[in-house]
Amino acid sequence: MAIRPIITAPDPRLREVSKPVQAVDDALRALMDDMLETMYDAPGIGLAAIQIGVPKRVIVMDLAREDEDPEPRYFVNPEILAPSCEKSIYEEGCLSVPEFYDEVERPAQCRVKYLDYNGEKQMLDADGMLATCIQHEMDHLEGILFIDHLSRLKRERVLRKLKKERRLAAAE
Ligand code: GNR
Ligand code: NI
Repeated sequence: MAIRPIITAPDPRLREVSKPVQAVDDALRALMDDMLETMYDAPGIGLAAIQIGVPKRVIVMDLAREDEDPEPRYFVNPEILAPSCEKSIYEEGCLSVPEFYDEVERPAQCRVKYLDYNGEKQMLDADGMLATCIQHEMDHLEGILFIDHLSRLKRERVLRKLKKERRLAAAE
């Protein structure tokens, strides 16, 4: 297993649409292991493969609290089937948009169809933080960031700040 660098906005790779996985094999499991280790190290509660520069439709997640046993989840080729009309609002953050948090409104519940770590078909009814996190990660697979759900003013302000930080870091 290895911790891989997480790419941050405005890196154009975060705008790529990720490709479906053809087979859940040992190479893909090695990628998922690296993703989970990278996510725990960050630390974060979810990670899409494109955040480490790999444009495949793969997500890892763990919503367990620190005082609970780890509960790693793996989603390969996930599809959202039934987003609810009911909405909920959570304060979101993103490892690819460091140090910025804001409220996003999304469907409160959704059903997800996916392949698990062993390539078995699974179906999950999600609500609460799990539903929000799955939708945040699904967005990454389409090249969408949570700041795209905010006003243009807020989004541009964040991107400008990240660009400036990058320029300063490069000048060091
Ligand atoms: O660590 C993360 N926390 C988080 C909080 C609220 C809603 C979504 C998330 S996902 C984020 C990790 C990340 O960037 N995943 O893509
Ligand atoms: Ni994110």
